[in-house]
Amino acid sequence: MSRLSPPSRTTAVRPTPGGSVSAGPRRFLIRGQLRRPLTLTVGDLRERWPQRRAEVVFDCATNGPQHHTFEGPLLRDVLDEAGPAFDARRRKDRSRYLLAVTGGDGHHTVLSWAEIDPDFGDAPILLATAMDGRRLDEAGSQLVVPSDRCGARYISAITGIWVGVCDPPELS
Ligand SMILES: Nc1nc2c(c(=O)[nH]1)N[C@H]1C(S)=C(S)[C@@H](COP(=O)(O)O)O[C@H]1N2
Ligand SMILES: [Mo]
Repeated sequence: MSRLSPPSRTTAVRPTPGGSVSAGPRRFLIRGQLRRPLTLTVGDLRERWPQRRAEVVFDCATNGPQHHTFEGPLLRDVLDEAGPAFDARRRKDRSRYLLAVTGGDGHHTVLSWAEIDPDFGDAPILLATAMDGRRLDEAGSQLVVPSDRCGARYISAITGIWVGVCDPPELS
């Protein structure tokens, strides 16, 4: 910048090749059959919910066993704030809900609500804010499924989580 330039009044926003401006921290969406849909950054995940730590090992079909330490809130705590549109007192209602988690490259996977519900699987699944001590603010959050033997559901660079019920399939 030339020394004759006036001092900037706002935080610099770098233009991107597409002509739009840099969007700042990566955001991901929590959408679906919810009372309070959320749009969150990794910073929000770190500041708004208690952080857990998980030391995990998962197997990858192409790279073999992977060891990582993740930190982040419980997926269940974050989704509680989004308020799934079920009757929370009814276990059967809760047992019909699904979660679809999508990564930045389009890889996506499903979980059932029952996996994270304390009355069913009670799995301590996290939305990671850090991996091996490195913050994920730029890369995006990663799903951490400590009870999975294989790594395929450790979705990275999460862009969205959909929560809802699928109609019963037509079988005839
Ligand atoms: N977004 C995204 N997340 C992903 C994948 C992927 O292809 N895309 N692969 C999964 C698989 S198969 C594994 S084993 C783990 C770890 O993969 P990595 O060692 O390549 O990070 O990430 C998982 N998360
Ligand atoms: Mo994998």
